[in-house]
Amino acid sequence: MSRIERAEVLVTSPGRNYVTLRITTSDGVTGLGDATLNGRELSVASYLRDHVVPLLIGRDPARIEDTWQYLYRGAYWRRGPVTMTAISAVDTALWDIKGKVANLPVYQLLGGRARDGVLVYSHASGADVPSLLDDVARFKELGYKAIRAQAAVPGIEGSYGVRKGEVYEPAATSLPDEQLWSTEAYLDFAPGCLRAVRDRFGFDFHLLHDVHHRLTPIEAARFGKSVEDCRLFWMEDPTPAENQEAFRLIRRHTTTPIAVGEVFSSIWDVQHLITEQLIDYVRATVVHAGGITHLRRIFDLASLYQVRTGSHGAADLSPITLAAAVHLDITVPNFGIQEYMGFARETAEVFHSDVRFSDGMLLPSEAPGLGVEYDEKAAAKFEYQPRYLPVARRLDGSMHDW
Ligand code: EZ4
Ligand code: CO
Repeated sequence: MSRIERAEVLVTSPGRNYVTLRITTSDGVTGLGDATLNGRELSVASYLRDHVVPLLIGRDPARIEDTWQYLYRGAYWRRGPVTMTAISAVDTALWDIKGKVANLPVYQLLGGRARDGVLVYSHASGADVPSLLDDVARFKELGYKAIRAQAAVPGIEGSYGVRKGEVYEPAATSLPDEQLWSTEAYLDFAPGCLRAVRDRFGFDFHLLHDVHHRLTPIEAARFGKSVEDCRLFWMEDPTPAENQEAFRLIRRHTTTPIAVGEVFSSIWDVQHLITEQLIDYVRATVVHAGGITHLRRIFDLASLYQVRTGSHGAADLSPITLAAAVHLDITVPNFGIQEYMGFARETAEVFHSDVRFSDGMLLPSEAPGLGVEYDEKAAAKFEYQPRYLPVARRLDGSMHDW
């Protein structure tokens, strides 16, 4: 019987930091899992190296569910982003191995295509409304059928989601960037900004917007109500979600659809949001919510309540996560949309993936497993760089949610 012989934690920084787990079996089959947790990368690397890798050696790589349960229940300390990202990496790597052993792409193991391709949205942004409109035009020309729109709020230095270089990257400094926040300025500006996008481009594409946890429930209710005529595909993370019940208040006031969950690590973070039908899209991802095994469980629960999927897909989730997400997305009945930001050129030097963009959709690799290869020689060129995500302060200096 095949055994897990080796598990290596690989850290590289091609454009940004990525942590990867590579599992090798006694038959010489390798599997890759993403273990990147933006701004806290080395904690997951240590969790894997110091605590998980010794448990993997000698295990049967085919027993994916058993290994998931072993790592989840066996830690005693359940959930949390570090633990769940580590479990995700193992789970994803084992699905990669299972596909290679079966000689099938992972989506075939998950039941095969439930649709032709995976609808994606990308990020248009601008330092002001005219440059946002130019950026939306660019994404429309590239063939995107869904576009997220963010613009800098006048007077608010470093508003969330405004791209400076080629790829949006918030974790750009060696100490957390201190950004300003004013709810009043945002609520005065954002609805008009989204309306300007609809006025210019009409309604024949999906328009999304990320509030990035900045509003209270009643403020989010007001925002959602004020943009109803823009017919957003969703407003994302309108308020922090530690208190799932908070979303009931937003729901009571607006028909603007709600998406939440990019920071969630398990089904328990989203249980009431789903079963009480307080949201429309769940944004949990392969890398942070327990791998393909656990994310499928979340998606299945969601499907019982007509909640659709809309997985996080920022560039701090590696091409391994994107490949795994596309394999899962194409199979689930309640798929909604997949975020797709693209990657820095250097990232593609390290992670060779043949996930393909065509006509506003992503198509999975047809190669056995996930279809991603890790180029160790290229990876060695890019040394790990300590990076932090920014923090946000209100105008009076107090801390706000970033
Ligand atoms: O801020 O992935 O919808 N996308 C997002 C992202 C997150 C980053 C954090 O690491 O909100 O841009
Ligand atoms: Co977001």
